[in-house]
Amino acid sequence: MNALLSVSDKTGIVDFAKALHALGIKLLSTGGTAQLLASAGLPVTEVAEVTQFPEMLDGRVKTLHPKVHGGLLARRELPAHMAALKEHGIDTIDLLVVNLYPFEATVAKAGCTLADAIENIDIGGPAMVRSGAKNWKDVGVLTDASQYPAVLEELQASGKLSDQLRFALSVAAFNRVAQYDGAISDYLSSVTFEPEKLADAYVPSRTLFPGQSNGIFTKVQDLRYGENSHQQAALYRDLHPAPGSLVTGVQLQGKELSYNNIADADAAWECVKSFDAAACVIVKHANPCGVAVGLDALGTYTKAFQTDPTSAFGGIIAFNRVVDGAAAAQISKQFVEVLMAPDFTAEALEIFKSKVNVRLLKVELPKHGGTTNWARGRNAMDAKRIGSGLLLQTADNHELSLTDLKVVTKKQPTLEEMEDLLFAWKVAKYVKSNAIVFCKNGMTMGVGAGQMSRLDSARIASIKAQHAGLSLQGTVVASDAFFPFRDGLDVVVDAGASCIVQPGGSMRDQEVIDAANERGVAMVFSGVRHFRH
Ligand code: 93A
Repeated sequence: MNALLSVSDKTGIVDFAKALHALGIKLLSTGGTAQLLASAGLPVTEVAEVTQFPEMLDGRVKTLHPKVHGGLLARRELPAHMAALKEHGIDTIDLLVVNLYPFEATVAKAGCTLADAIENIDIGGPAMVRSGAKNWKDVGVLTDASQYPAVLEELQASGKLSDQLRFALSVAAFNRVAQYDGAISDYLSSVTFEPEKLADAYVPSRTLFPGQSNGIFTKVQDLRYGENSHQQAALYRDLHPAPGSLVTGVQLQGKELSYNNIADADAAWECVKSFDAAACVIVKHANPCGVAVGLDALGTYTKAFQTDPTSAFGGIIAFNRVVDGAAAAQISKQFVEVLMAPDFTAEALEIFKSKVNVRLLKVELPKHGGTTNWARGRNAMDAKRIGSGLLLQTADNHELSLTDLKVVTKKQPTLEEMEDLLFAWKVAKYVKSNAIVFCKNGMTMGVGAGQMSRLDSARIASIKAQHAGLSLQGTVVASDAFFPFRDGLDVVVDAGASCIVQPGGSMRDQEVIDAANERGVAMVFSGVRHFRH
C-alpha cells in the first residue's frame, strides 16, 4: 500500500506516518512534509522523485502530475485502468493525507495583503483531494488530523479500510473542499478592487458583506425536524463562532435539542449575556416572558418567574451566573425545556440528574476586555431569509448608557427609576416589536410583545401583570420605538407607569411630552430604536 502525505498543518503527522510505516505502508511526500518525516528517521520518497519533475514555481506546481493523479484516479477493478498505469510506470496511491494551505487563517489576520491571500490558495492539494475522494472505493482520503485515529484503528485491525470509512472520508473531503472554496470566494468577493494599488504590499479594503457561499458555515447536526414536524432542518454554525455564542456550548444532559429549542435558547442567551449583573431570562416563543437582575441565580430566577408564571411553564431559562443547588432545587419545581448557564455546581447537576428530559447547556460567557464585537461575543451580522433572497444587516449591538438618556419632562426620574429604565430598555431590545416592557426593582412586571399595534402591546403587558397578580403602580416602562400619538403614553400611564423611556423622534414628540407633563410622569428619550422582528 502507498500513502501520499502532503500537509500544511503538520500536527500529529509524524506519529501517524510512523504508524503507517510500522504497517509496511510506503510513504510518499512533498517537500516540507518529506523533510519533517525524514528528520524523524522515516524512509520517505519525495513526490519530485516519483514525477521526475522538480517542485517548481515556488511550490505552485508540486503534485500536479499524471504520476500522482493517475495513481489516485485509477479504478483498481478495471483491467484497462491498471494496464494504463503499468504502461506509464505509475504506482497506485491508496491513502492520501492532505491538509490545505491555511487560507482561512491567513485572511483572518489583520493587514493580510491581497498577494498573501492569493499565495495561500491551494491548488494542488484540493486537486489531489478531489481525485482521491472521487475514487473513494480505492482510496482513503484524510483531510484533517482528527481522522488519523479512526483510520489507524481499521488499518491495524484488518490491514485495510472499510467501504464505510472510505465513503465517509470522501464526503468529509468534498465538504472540506467546498468550505475552502467558499472561504476563497467569500474573501475575493469582499475585496474592493482598486487596480491602481496592486503592489505586493497592497492590503485591500473589504466590504462588510462578502459573497453568498456557504463557505463561512459549517454543519453541526441534522435536527429531527424544523419549526413544525413536516419541515426538515439542520443546525449550522459560523466557521469561527464568536466566543460566548450559543453554538460554542455543550449539552450536559437531556433530550436532543429541537429547532425551536435552539432558536429560543439563542434568544434567551443573547439577552442574558447582555447583563453585567447576575441575571435570569425566561423565554417562550422567542420572547422574554420574565427577566430579572439581582445578586444570585436563585434570587433572579424567583423574580423572573413571577413576571408570568403561566408563560414560564415549559420555558427556556438562561443564567449568566453559575447555577447552584438552591437555584436548581427551585427551578426543578417547574416544567423547563432548556436550562443554560456558564456552569452548574455538582449539587445542581445532581438535582437535575433525575430530570432526564431537562436539556442542560453549558455555555461560556465571552471574556471581558475585548474590543471588537466578535471578541465580546456579539454577532457581527444578522440574516433573514425571504422568498428567494436574503436580507443581511449588521447586528443590533447598540448599548445605551446613562449619559445617552435625555429627560424631556418637567419631572425628573429618580436614580432608582433611571436604573430600572436602563434595565427595561435592555429587555425591550430582546422583545419582538412592538415591545412594551414594564419593570420595577430590576424585574420585568409586564411584557407586551409582537403586536401590530403599540397600544395592544401596552394593553397586553398590563393584562399579563394583572393575571400574575402584580401591580404596575410606580413602574417604569420601555417602548422599543416612539409613540406616534399620545394615546400610547396614556395607556401605559393608566396602567400605572410613572416613568417612560422611548426613542423619541416622532413628528408629534411635543404632543407626547405635553401629555407626560399633564399626567405628571417623567419621560426620557434614548435617541435610538430597537425594532426586532
Ligand atoms: O502550491 S500548490 O497549490 N501546488 C501543488 O502542486 C501542491 N501539492 C500539494 N500546493 C500543493 N500542495 C500543498 O502543499 C498541500 O495541500 C499541502 O498543504 C502543502 C504541503 O507542502 P509541504 O509538504 O511542502 O509542506
